[in-house]
Amino acid sequence: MKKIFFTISSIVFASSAIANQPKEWQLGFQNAASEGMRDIVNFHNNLLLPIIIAISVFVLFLMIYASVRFRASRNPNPSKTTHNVAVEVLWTLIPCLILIVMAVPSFKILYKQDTIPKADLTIKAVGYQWYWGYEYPDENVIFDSYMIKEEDLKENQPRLLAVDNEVVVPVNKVVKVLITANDVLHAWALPSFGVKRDAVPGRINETWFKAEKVGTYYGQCSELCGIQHAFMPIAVRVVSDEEYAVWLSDAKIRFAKEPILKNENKKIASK
Ligand SMILES: [Cu+2]
Repeated sequence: MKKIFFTISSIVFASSAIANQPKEWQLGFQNAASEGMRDIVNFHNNLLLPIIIAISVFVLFLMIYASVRFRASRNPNPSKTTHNVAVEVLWTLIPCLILIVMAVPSFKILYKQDTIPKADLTIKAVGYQWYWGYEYPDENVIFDSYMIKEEDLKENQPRLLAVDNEVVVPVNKVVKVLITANDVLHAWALPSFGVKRDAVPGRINETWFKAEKVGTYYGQCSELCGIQHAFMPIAVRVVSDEEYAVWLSDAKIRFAKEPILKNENKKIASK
């Protein structure tokens, strides 16, 4: 009973509470924090769900009707009818039309997600077995992001989702994400932003998001990548421009990438 209550309340209150991580007994999506995710949620709630429910109810009605109306006791001599052209044309055409009705808005959303607007900021996410590495290529910043173990969790840090170094991005800015992997396939996914892209070794995939609300958003690696697949979460902290500037100036010192020149000198020296 308690479970049912939680399920119902999570549906009813899902839109009012600010959720950026999975909730117990959650049904449906996490709340949208970007236009891309809002499109997806609207598409699902306002078009797909009504169609799915209507089809399910209709098929259920047909099954019950056929079982009752044509039961053996009432029809000792079954009908020998095998074909009905009109019905066959209808049950082919109507599903085609339904698919077209779903496909058109779906492609619109896909193309919109695929077109990356001029980016204010670029980050690179690299999947490793089993953690994420991040780079801010324009800022000479590089760091790794490990999950915090359960025994080390501080208050308000969600289990299996909190990381030691979060990705920090400014609010309302277009963030381009370059995604790749070092060893095996991973996938960088952040439900609140409607973002999910495969991280493929030797190849760079691109995606983007524009976070509209300040907060911390959690995602997880979404491609089975090995024994610790479940323990390489993704955490993005969306902050104001000022906070971002402060974080960045600190990160440039803490997470400074080794200067390229120095590296080259080493190489030359070793030759
Ligand atoms: Cu992975």
